[in-house]
Amino acid sequence: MVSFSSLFVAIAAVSGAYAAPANVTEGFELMARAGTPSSSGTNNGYFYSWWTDGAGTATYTNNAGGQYTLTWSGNNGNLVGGKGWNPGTNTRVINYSGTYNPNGNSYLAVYGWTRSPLIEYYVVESYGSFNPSSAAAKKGSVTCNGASYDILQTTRTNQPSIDGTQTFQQFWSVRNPKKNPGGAISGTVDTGCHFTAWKNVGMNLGTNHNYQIVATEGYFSSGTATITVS
Ligand SMILES: *[C@@H]1O[C@H](CO)[C@@H](O)[C@H](O)[C@H]1NC(C)=O
Ligand SMILES: CC(=O)N[C@H]1CO[C@H](CO)[C@@H](O)[C@@H]1O
Repeated sequence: MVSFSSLFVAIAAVSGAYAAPANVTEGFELMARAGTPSSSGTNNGYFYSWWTDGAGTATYTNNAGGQYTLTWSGNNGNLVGGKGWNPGTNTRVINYSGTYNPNGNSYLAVYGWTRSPLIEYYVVESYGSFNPSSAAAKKGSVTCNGASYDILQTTRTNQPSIDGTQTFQQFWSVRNPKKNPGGAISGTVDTGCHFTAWKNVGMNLGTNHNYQIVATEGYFSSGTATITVS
């Protein structure tokens, strides 16, 4: 899950050094892996997924309805959690609102998987100190819900997935500019807008959706987030 190259990204970001694209890419992708979650299931009518590598100090709490709270500290390790649906769909319009206070490397994104083919995807709404679009090949841009997003794609080779270690594509939309972290945050993600835009640049999701959540991730950082998904 976590690799030396991931650590290198974190250090490079702090020092201002420029890292080779391939390894920067690998760093953020690993940060956003799926792997085996520490727990997942259904809570108050929503699917949830929570995973931590155990290196940091982190608490994920399922609250009422579509709400969850994540707190993490110690500037160590990798963790990701969120609520949403399983399976996802091609057309869901997802609302989220709450507070997002990362300190360091983190992101807030609609996050999911498809099979046939296996694809890991993100619609990044906000992030902390590291911009994932610096780490992937830009394919285009799209305006969805009144905001501009960069469309990016990366290849993952022999990496963790919902089907174990696999080689697969990652699709990204990264809001540009990002929503400001550091307090109240809310928005709407029309997934169909992104998925259609991806298709128009040759990025075809799989036919079978797996989970589709609004995830908060921390990587060698600290922070708090309370997000309600609907
Ligand atoms: C999402 O928010 C919009 C208003 O911004 C509202 O019209 C819509 O009903 C909301 N959808 C859900 C599922 O909460
Ligand atoms: C330039 C550089 O450091 N490239 C390295 C990137 O990471 C791979 C392993 O994932 C190395 O093999 C490269 O040497």
